[in-house]
Amino acid sequence: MRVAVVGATGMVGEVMLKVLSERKFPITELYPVASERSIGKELQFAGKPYKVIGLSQAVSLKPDLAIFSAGGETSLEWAPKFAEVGTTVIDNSSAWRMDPTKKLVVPEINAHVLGRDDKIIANPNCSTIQLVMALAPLHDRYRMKRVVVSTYQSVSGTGVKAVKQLENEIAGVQGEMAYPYPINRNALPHCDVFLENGYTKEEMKLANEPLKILGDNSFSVTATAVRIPTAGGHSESVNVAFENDFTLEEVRQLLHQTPGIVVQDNPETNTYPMPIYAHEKDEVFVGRIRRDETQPNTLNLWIVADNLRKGAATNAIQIAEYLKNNGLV
Ligand code: A2P
Ligand code: 11C
Repeated sequence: MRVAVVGATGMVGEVMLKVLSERKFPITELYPVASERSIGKELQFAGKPYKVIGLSQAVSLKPDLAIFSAGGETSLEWAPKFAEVGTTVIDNSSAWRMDPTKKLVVPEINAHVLGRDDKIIANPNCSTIQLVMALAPLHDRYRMKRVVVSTYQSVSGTGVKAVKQLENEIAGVQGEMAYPYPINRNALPHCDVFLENGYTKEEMKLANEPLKILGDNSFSVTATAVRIPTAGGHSESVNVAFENDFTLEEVRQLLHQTPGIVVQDNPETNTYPMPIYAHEKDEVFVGRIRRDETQPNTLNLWIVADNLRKGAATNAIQIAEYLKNNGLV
């Protein structure tokens, strides 16, 4: 397959290249794409050097696949241009996710919705992916009514500038700020921009995307998204009310049997998911599985995943693999 990676010099783009190589995605030609300022820059892929090209050149090469992680504006403008020349786009930005004509896919959950005509496919938000990965098998069994999620999100979700801000603050060096406040020794209840309803855009992604992925409007999600000074890996505290009752043993068993989920849950040995252990892993880690003793049929969970891998690059590449393996591209 001839594959373009748009945003190849970015935080997620770099991981995409790594994951494509690790999973031995069948690439005959790779086109790393970035902004004008990076054209000509050399990148390594699978031990070989490649030169970064611009978007116009990449469209003219008509790749089979273009995997985008270069921000919403670039996707809005350029994904349709690739689609027009027959390229299938997998887009990691928020640009197309809630567009009713586009599919929003977590392969373990709803890859079956994909067809030959899907030329622009949306990859969900990182904090959504880990949430729905854990909730989907529980929803199937017990039917969710309401989810309350609070996130503890790593600076890597914001991009290179935010990682640098944290590093500078730790080193005591003045530098450019990605956030309106210091992030080291702090917690900012502010991920992405504020909207008119007082929620942030990140919180609304968490409220809306799970319903589309699970293809079900019969439950609701409300969210508070918080940025914390972790270098990689998002964590989530989740309270979920079901229509039907469960046993904790059955919940653990269901999660344990779900591909892509690892249960880490043993208070006796201080075993629970943490971002430092989720780093560079593709699985979603679930622990602190408890009954909410104040409400009927209600569960508390703690969910952690590497936001750059399953939360972004790995999920996008799993979509590419599904398309390839099912003759859809
Ligand atoms: P560049 O490195 O040339 O700026 P991050 O999210 O880590 O900041 O990375 C964003 C990625 O998107 C980078 O690869 C960046 O390229 C790329 N990018 C940003 N703006 C554009 C644009 N207008 N056209 C193409 N690529 C872009
Ligand atoms: C964060 N979830 O950690 C974001 C990063 O909509 O794809 C990815 C933004 C998006 O801030």
